[in-house]
Amino acid sequence: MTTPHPSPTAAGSGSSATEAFRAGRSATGGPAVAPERVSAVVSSLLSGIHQTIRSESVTYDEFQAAKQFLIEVGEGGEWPLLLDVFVEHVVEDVAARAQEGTKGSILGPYYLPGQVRLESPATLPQRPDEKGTRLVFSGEVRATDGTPLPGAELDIWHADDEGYYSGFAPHLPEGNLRGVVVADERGRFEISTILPSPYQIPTDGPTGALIEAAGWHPWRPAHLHLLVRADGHRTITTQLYFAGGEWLDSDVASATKPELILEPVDQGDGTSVVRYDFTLEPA
Ligand code: MBD
Ligand code: FE
Repeated sequence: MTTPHPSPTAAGSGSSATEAFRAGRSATGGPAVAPERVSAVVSSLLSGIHQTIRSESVTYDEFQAAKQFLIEVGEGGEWPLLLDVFVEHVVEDVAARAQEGTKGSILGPYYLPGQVRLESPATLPQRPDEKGTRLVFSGEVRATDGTPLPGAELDIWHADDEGYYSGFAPHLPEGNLRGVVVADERGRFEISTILPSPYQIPTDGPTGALIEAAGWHPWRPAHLHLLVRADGHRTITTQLYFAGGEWLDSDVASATKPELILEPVDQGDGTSVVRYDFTLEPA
């Protein structure tokens, strides 16, 4: 008998991301920001809003609907989801101006630190009957000068074959399809897992309601999330996508880059194999 499971909802996913975000913040909330900087950024932000109201002739009804929406985003705990989907890619773009090495992409709302550490070659934690095409993902981690980086860490997490993330969907075991894989003495790694499915923004929360109201689609193409770290090097936050996958050209989170698309090769036995190397710049 298959066990029926509650389907993940906005309450279980988008809103749990608020708790995860808070848990990852220091109690002090980070360094103080100079008043001049606060004034410059907030003035610019407000003038963008003011200009939109004028150019779109925004009405009182629309203004009050916007307030209602913002209240619901907070009450539903969806600020991390909404901001990571619609805003983070530009923050990443600005950060990337000063970065070398493997292209980055956004972190998104579903990273959980402190996952199991596994020596390469490693198999990510998964259910005995984990559905999906087997994927063997291997490569090397090197510095920008070509030196291999032994012991580099690949902190990897991704959705399952139904597009759900452990920790954000009540039916999934904790730590499923998440792990910190340690590269060998030559900086090489091999990770066995499954191919993730595309991810859908929960349609029953305020972010989903906005997407629906605007007539957009709520999908991200299938992707692997990675933080790649090595001593003395800048940590890379990135995502890898799959050639030919649905939504690659219309990611709701605008986070794809041509350099980040994998081309796995089907081995004919239900397993796909792919290589990808990471390059880290000195810190
Ligand atoms: C995701 O899985 C994701 O990667 C991002 C960036 C936003 C929402 C869900
Ligand atoms: Fe994701």
